[in-house]
Amino acid sequence: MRQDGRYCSQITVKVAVENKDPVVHLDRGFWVVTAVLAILSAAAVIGVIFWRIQDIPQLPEAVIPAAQVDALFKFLTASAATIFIVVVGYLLYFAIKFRHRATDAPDAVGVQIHDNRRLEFWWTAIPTIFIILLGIFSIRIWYEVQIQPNTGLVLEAIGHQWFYDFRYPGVHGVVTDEMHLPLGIPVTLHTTSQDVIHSFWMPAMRLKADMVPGLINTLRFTPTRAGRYKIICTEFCGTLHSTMNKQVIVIEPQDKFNAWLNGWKQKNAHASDAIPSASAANAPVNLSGGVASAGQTLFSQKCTACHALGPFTQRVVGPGLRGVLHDPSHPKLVDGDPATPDNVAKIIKGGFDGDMGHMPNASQNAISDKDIADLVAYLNTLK
Ligand code: HEC
Ligand SMILES: [Cu+2]
Repeated sequence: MRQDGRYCSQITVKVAVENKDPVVHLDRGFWVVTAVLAILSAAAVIGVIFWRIQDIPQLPEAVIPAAQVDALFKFLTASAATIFIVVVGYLLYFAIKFRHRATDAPDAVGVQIHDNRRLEFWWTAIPTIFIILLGIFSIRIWYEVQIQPNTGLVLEAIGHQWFYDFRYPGVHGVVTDEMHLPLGIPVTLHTTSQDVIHSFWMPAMRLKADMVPGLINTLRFTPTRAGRYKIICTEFCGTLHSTMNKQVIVIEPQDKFNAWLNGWKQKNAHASDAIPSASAANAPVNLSGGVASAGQTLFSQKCTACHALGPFTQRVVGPGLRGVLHDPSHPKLVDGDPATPDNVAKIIKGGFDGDMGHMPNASQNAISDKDIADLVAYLNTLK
């Protein structure tokens, strides 16, 4: 501040004025701007109300409560648009209106306003009412999705690096990759993870649940529209996160769904016997009778996410496996054991955590001893 006597005396005058209630002159400009902002806000609100989110590709409202979620989303968007327009509009207007002018003293200070009871009451009351409305609106949907008792079809989705398994009532073991649901039957979907945090998002269902190891998050909904919709993992979960892009298929009629489910019941009839239980987990695998062609199919389903068929150094997540049994420059496996079929089977069965990362064990990969024999027979053909 300048030490010049003239300016000091001016400031003294201003301080004296501050102690009284400042007289606010809202001139015509203010009311014109207010009218323009009101019209813009109304246009934004009407635009949002008539916006058909369900017409966007991949975003039909495929379940109850997708329409309710869209309504909540529109309520939020319309409110946010109004607040944005009003705040930014006045900000710009006042910044221009009360800008520093050439005729103002260099250290001129604007009118200092504080303590306006009326204003403070309203800017507390309006947001409070808004938040309460938002809360009521959200909790109603949240109750439907989270709290209601389980009804209809109860199933489980389990996240893995980098795929999903689904468990259906009456089906041994797991159903892989695609989730099938009957049309019109309420679904209770319990989700969790086997390894890291994934997030299970079904955009057409407007539902999402974090898949957290050791925690079960539940979604409840009723499919109302047959078709194929996306399942997307929305939590970065490692190198192949982007491949966790699968499908949920809503089937009509009920018979067709039952036929699909029976197919898996038969296919997996012996799966629970075949997948090693904890007690048998360390027993060596009998490798006789392994079928290389079966192993090749399994390899492309269960292993290529992490292993290339190139040399050891061609790494995806784990090492390349082309020379795992026949490469003179690769005499030892990652666990230090010599590269023999039995030792390879041991790694596939028990898994291994080493410098490169985590090789899942047989139960995590959902493969049986017979599968391991087939896989080793296949790896043995690679030279
Ligand atoms: C989630 C990723 C992942 C999957 C799926 C996976 N592996 Fe692995 N695998 C690894 C990693 C990582 C290693 C190396 C571990 C280390 O040493 O750090 C490995 C190591 C191995 C090794 C030892 C290689 C050597 O040269 O010593 C074999 C054999 C193997 N895996 C076979 C398989 C087979 C067969 C499958 C399919 C059933 C499979 N893996 C599925 C990640 C995976
Ligand atoms: Cu994931």
